[in-house]
Amino acid sequence: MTSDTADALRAAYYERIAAQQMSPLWESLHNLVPKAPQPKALPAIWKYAQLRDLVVEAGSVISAEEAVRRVLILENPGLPGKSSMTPNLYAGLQLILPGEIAPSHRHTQSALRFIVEGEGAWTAVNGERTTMHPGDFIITPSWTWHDHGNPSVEDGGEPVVWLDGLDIPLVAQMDAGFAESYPEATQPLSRPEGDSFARFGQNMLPVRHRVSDPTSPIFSYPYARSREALDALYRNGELDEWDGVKLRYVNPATGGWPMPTIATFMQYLPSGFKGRAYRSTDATVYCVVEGKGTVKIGSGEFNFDAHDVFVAPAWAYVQLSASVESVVFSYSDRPVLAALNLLREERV
Ligand code: GTQ
Repeated sequence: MTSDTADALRAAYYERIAAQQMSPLWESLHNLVPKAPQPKALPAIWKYAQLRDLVVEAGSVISAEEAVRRVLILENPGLPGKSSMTPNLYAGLQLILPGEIAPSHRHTQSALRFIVEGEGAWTAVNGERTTMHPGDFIITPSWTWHDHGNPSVEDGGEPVVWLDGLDIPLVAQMDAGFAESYPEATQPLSRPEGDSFARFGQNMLPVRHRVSDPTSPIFSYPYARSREALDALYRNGELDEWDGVKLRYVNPATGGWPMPTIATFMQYLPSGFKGRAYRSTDATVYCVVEGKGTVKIGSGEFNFDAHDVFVAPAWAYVQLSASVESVVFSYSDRPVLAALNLLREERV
């Protein structure tokens, strides 16, 4: 039998099994079970200076009320049409103008807000409002009512932009998405601002507190506190050759991550820092708070400035350098990888 005949026989056979919704594993084994991760997501950067005006222009295209969430989705160029930044995570820039309200709803997707610019807007979660400041990290956990608002110009409101990070693609993959709207634009407030921070944000817990869910009981992690901690550690001589000074955000009641599907971090890179290469199986989205530098991600290299967003796919080497002192926030799907025993890291 010539190899042409054998190929023809195989092709005919593949057609016959395809008619029964079957296919030959031996043709796809290497793709299905790769030797190492083969992410479709690409390294990429969104330069805030280039997109800021477009984000603000969304304010004249549609109101927050009509849009429900007025957000420009940041889509990874390697995942076209998927509204995804990584296979598990979503990113978007949300704009809220003075006097506007983004109406209350809840969904099984977990969300984080990382405030990029503007002061004074608020998010309400679980009956409590928190005021947003640039660099604050705020959570709206799975199935909690949340609405966002911004005071009128007379009351000091200004346009506010934040980065939304959600586990939308992960939840879609699981077919576990549910959502509903609250009957009013805003949820009723049952606790004054600062209540949960007083209970849970001071290295103390209410004496009879019982952990009943995996989500953090504080939902705002103010930048002032995170920045102060990083600063103090750097002054005390802490500097990791890969990370600079890097802290992770915690659920103060468990020591675990603030939300079960998304890990969050904040790191300080001193002026002149040249980090060593690191990679891991969690895919990470970064948002620059302050500073300027360069980042190598896989075969890509990008200059970053304050407010830029960039993404490192799974298993791509990441190397951060800072030309002036810099602070970088990041989030990843690390808790999911860790829970499934799929987390691997390499520090070169
Ligand atoms: O604020 O609830 O960017 O539900 C995407 C989906 C934000 C939100 C997004 C959402 C939200």
